[in-house]
Amino acid sequence: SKGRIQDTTLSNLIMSADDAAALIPSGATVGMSGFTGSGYPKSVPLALAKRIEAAHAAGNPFKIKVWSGASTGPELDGALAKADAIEFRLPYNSDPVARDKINKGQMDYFDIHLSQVAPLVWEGFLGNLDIALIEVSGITAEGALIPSSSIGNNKTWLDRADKIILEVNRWQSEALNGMHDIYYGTALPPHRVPIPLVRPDDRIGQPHFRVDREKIIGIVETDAPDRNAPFSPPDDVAKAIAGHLLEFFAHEVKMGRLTKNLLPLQSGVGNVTNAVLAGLIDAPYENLTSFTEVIQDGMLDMLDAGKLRMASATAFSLSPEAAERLNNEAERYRHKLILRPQEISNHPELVRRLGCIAMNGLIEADIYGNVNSTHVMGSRIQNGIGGSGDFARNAYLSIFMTHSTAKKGAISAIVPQASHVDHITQDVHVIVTEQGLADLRGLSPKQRAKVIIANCAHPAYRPMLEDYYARALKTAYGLHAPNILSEALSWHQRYVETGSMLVK
Ligand code: 0RQ
Repeated sequence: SKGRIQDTTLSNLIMSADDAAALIPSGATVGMSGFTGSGYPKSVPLALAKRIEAAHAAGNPFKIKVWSGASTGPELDGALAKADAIEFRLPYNSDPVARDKINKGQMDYFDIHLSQVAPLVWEGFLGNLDIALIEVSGITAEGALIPSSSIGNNKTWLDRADKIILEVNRWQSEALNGMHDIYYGTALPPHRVPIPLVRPDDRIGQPHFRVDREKIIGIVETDAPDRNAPFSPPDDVAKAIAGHLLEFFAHEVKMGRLTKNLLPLQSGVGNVTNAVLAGLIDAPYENLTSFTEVIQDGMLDMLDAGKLRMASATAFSLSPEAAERLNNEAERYRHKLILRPQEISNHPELVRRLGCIAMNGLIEADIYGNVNSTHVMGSRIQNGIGGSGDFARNAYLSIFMTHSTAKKGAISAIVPQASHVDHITQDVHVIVTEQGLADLRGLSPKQRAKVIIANCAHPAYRPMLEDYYARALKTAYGLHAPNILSEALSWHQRYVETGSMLVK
């Protein structure tokens, strides 16, 4: 273990997770590392949850505020939420226990574009950061921090926090060293300058975090894997969506709007994305690049197949099998992968400059192309906006993909009016379901409604949408984007009341 902490002057700070957790007081704001199940601290949050449960059992109030990069793991969000330890959480959560607490009104949650978290902290809107709790993969002889499998907001937490607790995780590959690019050139207005990145593989920063060693109050050694969702092979629906999308790319190349290299790809995680990436392996494209938020299994496969030249992201989001592969063969991958702070991986300036192709999931879209990525039935949070807004608004091509129904057909993903809007119709260029693809570029609202209903809606709901739209055209207050106000959200109301959007 001494191998991971090369700076021997820090040895006296090594302690147990329980001792480190004891340094975090009730009421503290803690900036945690972690981004989509990678690079989060794995032992101090668990010890802290135990401590807080004991405090609660003794009748003493104890809560903290948790800031992170994005979602973390069950040992962090799950354990702390279960212990009723979190009074406020930002910026993205996918943990089921925390989600339940938020939806029961027991936990405040601030969901914000991932690229905007660090600037907001520097601007001072979020208050003081008491403690940074950061997983690293090592500490150099000079005392610089070698990042772990995600960068997220760690740079900002380390710079802003009053005190720092580090987890040094031996499980993380030593070959991660050199893969990261930490850019320290961000400043607040009026001192902001252009970010000097013009290609997805540009390196503009340094490989390690700087750190004020006077602020370090504890170092905990761990040896625990990142806990990501296991891989599920693409189902038929995912394959159908991928098929439509690949056909669309081929058309765009034919029309001269894309080349054989496409443009830097951004893609979410999950079944559908993996199917798209798998499809790209067999498609006639070459030297592809990725400028994205997370590197998932499909990207490693594309690197192996020689299709993908390089990938830039802020984190890995790999199945346990792929994480093992990366760890065992990191030396082979390290020159093709770059991890950056999330304010850079998701920066609107860079997404616009590079012309990314953004591919994200959605919860529902309405017939005019407004997209809801976050709220079920207008009120219940699913995960959060994550990086979808950072990319969708600024992408060269903003694509949203979904099954045409949810909950075994009881819910239509295409509705008369979205019950919540994250991405306005102007930020949505293409919607794809297993039924087909709607290219909305250059279309008026009424033209959009026609192609979305015809190409994307499930046959069980298509006639209902056609009927709604036809009646809206006759009775709406205006004929630009016709709606029937008293009926626009009635499908959602019916689902809440009867368990289905279908009329029984
Ligand atoms: O819930 O498992 O309880 O049944 O939402 O849905 O179909 O598995 O699809 O995993 O791609 O998630 C928008 C949530 C889609 C995701 C969303 C329910 C459904 C299921 C998951 P259950 P699926 P996905 C990318 C940028 C915002 C963040 C983002 C997301 C669960 O893509 O969080 O894009 N996006 N970041 O049943 C009720 C509907 C529903 C519905 C789905 N219409 N009504 N429930 N669900 N549609 C960067 C990264 O990804 C890192």
